[in-house]
Amino acid sequence: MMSEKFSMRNYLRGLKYPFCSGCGNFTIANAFLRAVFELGHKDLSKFVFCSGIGCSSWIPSPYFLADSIHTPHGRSIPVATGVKLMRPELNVVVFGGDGDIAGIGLSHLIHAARRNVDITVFMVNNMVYGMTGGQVAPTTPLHMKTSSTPYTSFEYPIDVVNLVVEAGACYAARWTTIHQKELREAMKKAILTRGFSFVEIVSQCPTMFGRRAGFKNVTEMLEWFRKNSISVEEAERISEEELSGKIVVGEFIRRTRPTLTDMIREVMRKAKEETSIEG
Ligand SMILES: Cc1ncc(C[n+]2csc(CCOP(=O)(O)OP(=O)(O)O)c2C)c(N)n1
Ligand code: SF4
Ligand SMILES: [Mg+2]
Repeated sequence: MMSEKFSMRNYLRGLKYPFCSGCGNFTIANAFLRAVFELGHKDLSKFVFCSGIGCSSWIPSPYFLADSIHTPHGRSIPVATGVKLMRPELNVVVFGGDGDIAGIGLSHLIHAARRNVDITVFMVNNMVYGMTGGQVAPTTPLHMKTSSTPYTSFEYPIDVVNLVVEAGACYAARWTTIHQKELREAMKKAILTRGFSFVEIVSQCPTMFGRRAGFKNVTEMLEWFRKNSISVEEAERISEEELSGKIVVGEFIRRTRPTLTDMIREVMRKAKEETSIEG
């Protein structure tokens, strides 16, 4: 469809990303910008980005050549909700870490899905609080060594994709950084979804997680993702026991329902009708 070739430079300010070598955030930024390009956007003028605090929250700003807002830790979704209500014509996209979105900001995620706010949330699940030194997160798999669980973690991790499905999301998917094509396609679908959309990206943090968890290098981490990923369809056929430690990837939901903006407009229309009859 498009004759021009994709170049990340067209979408970036030209600043140097602060990520460690081998960090999954590079792959994710690339996948997103490619997705945007393949959707036909020559620039990011139809987008606004909101992010909180954490390594992954640096994916959009100030690096993307776009309007963006950094919020306090965990508060990107309420800010994105405000932006969407005021500028419904824009694609409002949140990038955040598992700590930011599923830890401190979890209640905002659930309520945005419940309200069906027409925003897209990309959650980078590197299984720890990367930026602050690799502490255990709500997404850390059981029995993993992290900086705050040196004798291995003892809490069950949260399945964020299933949570947003239950809460009412219109689109939800999970992929890892090795599934580059699938991830890009999911990102496109999420952006195009009318309603709340969510993609979890299981990603590698070699510096703060990989080393401590016992991986020698990035390749070993990616191999771990590859070996343990199973499709949603396959997951339905196996027992809960067999599912333990697996990364279930694919599309979990795709549905249509009125968005928060639709609902507000409808209530306002009815209220106007009623008040004009009375008046
Ligand atoms: C209110 C508040 N609490 C705690 C912190 C410290 N803090 C900064 S980033 C972060 C967690 C980052 O983890 P995550 O969101 O998973 O992002 P990552 O760095 O792993 O990409 C924490 C706890 C903070 N900045 N503000
Ligand atoms: S600490 Fe981890 S998540 Fe943060 S930039 Fe380095 S590799 Fe990436
Ligand atoms: Mg994290």
